[in-house]
Amino acid sequence: MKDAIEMDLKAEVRSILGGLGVEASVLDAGDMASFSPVTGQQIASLAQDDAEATRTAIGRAADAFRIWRNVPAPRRGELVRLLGEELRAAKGDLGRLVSIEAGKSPSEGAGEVQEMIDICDFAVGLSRQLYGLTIATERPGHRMMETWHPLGVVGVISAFNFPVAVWCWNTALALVCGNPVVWKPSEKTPLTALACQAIVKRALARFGDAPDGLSQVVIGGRETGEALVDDPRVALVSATGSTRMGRQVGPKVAARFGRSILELGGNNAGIVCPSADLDMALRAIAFGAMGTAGQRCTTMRRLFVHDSIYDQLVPGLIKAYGSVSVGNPLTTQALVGPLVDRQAFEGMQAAIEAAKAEGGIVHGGTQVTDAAPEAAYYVKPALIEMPAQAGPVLEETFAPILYVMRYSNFDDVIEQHNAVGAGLSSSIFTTDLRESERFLSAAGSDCGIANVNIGTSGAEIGGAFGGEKETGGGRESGSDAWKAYMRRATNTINYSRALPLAQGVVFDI
Ligand code: UN1
Repeated sequence: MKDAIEMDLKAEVRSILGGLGVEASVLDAGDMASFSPVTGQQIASLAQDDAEATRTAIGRAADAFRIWRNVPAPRRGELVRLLGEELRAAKGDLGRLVSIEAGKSPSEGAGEVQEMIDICDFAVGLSRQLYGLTIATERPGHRMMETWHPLGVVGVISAFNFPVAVWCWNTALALVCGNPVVWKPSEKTPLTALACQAIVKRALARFGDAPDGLSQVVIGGRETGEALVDDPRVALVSATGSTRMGRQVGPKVAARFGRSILELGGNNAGIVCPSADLDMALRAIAFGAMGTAGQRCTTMRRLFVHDSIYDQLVPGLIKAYGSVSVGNPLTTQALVGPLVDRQAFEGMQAAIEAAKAEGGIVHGGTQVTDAAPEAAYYVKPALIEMPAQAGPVLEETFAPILYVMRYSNFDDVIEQHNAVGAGLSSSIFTTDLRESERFLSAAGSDCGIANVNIGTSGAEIGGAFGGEKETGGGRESGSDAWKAYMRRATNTINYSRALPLAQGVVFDI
């Protein structure tokens, strides 16, 4: 029975990728093993791009840049429009591959592809809206304006948990902004990257005259990533992953005066106030904390509940934790799929032990072994009632653990909310205008995302996505995040016959 699942997955991966035009031989070409967290078994073994191969890819991208930057932006948008069309056509296959490789439920796998389609639509519109300002000048007969130009090669480093959407946020914007992309996907999810590359190829073939090397994938681990980070030809490194990874990437890119967009860890919290709609809060918290098996950077990890409603809300939450379905996302309707690997499982168990040592009362968190293959890691999500925000509560553990704490004073809970290293996402549940506005104000949540009466996860692409402090400060996706992918030039034009100097300076010769 177990063997049958494994054989099927291997065969299915080959069939999906083959259908998209990926050569079967690529899947057994090297020694980088790729696993499905659904069964824990190996599904492919890819060849790696070493530093030299990565540099060659960067060289090709740099050549492509010289051509692509001169293509009018709306025409560049046409390529992204075609990419959106190809993604629509491949949504079922790619979503399924995301489920196989990242362990997401079918709905979340499809949702991730939808996020790609959405950002393509956004970027197509953007390709006609890369606006610069016209600025009043202090000199007569002059005009001042700013123009936005393509930046150069964009290196994308992505994580396993959103294996395709984060690449697409970056690539759709980079392409309309006039930049080629070299992508290093997570070692844990290279197959979805090969699928995306095949889908881009289809769009490129229909587009016709795009330069070679506009969109490339380099497969590998640390060496590959470092080659991308260190190369001065890579103008922008957009890296998504742990704060630990960001601490290495950020300074290296800064040392060569490159640009970076860092989207790192989160330790996202919700606050439930006395006036909250508790049914709605419960559902939002359940999705935010347990969805995607707690493996979103936006997952809700801390919850502050007002003393007066704690005993109304928390028992219901504990019940929801006890009854949530955990299981194979490919063969069941389970809401919670597997953890990505053994390391994630061990990290979760260590955090639970550390929470107990701090006085935490643990509900759930145990391994679910019935019907799960030995090498796969399914767990009951953990809700841990904590006496205080201490120990593991201060850190991001990339697993479904929700630490629940009581509060009584609103000012204090805002302090507590902000008293962690990360600053990605946050939410408040209240119907009291004073509380919600305070939470969204300068003296409220210090995160890049602050929500009212919805959870911390599941952001739409139209907003800028990212966070402050140890989350890295970068913004991707919507709003004016595109500006990070372009260079700004301020232009002053003198159409008079005189040469007045700014600030009234006189220099007559
Ligand atoms: C991530 O986990 O890296 O807001 C991205 C969300 C998704 C994106 C998460 N739209 O949960």
